[in-house]
Amino acid sequence: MQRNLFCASAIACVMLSAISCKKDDTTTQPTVALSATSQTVSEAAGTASITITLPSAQSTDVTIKATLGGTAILNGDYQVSTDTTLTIAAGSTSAILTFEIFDDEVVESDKTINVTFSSSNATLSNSTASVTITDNDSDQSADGLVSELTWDAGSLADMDLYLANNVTITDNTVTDYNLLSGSTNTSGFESLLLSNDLDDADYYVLVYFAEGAREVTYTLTNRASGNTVYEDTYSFTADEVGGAYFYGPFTKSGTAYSIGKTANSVLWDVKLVEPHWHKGKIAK
Ligand SMILES: [Ca+2]
Ligand SMILES: [Ca+2]
Ligand SMILES: [Ca+2]
Repeated sequence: MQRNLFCASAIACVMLSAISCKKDDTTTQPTVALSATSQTVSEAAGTASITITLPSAQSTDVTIKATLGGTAILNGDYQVSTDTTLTIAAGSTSAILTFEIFDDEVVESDKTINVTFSSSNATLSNSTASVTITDNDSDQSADGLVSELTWDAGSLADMDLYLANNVTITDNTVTDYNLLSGSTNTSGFESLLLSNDLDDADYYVLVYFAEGAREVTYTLTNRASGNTVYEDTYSFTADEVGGAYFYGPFTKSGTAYSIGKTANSVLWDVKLVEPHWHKGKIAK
């Protein structure tokens, strides 16, 4: 019946025949395969990579573009060690996309790098791959006030955390302070502990913009005994490299911590002047 319907006329039969017998004369693109479409690595793994391969070498370069997304923060949780535009050179059969995974000390949920591949001169057997980064850090907030600093995706920025005491503020100007400790990794997020063993006193946490060439929006979270004591999200502008914001005072009484300024009030926003760590002026 179907044949009769389609071939209701001689002309239709000729057309159908021509279509079905038409030879595929488009140039056949090589098919690229991915080594791992779904992998899970520890934050301590150091690197993760995805290899793209051709079944046989080609006479011309094959180019594959990798677009990054997902919950993992570029240049916060990881950075890309290779170019995101990959080339399988003529005569070769593979290229590798490699990530450097940052092993920070911040307690966080597992995060995922989602990669979408595209190519104008190859067919992809799979166009997406994911790398799940599992956290390897444990909550230290039973040991004191934990300050954790994370920031937004973008070009590499180096942020550091410092703990200070003996902060003297006169006429809205920080006139003196004493640095106690610092968390100064060159990559990845920062974590600092104000230990329960320290003397009961007033302390300040400093968020320092050590290096970068962009606006950086960061989140500072402070936890003690499993509870959030204070959290703030704020931004450094690109030209504030070398500056720090003071948060506090955090008043320590045994294992209890309270912040002297209530949430949403103006904190001691200090733009430090050269040389670093001497005196600053309240910015607002
Ligand atoms: Ca870690
Ligand atoms: Ca971590
Ligand atoms: Ca740092």
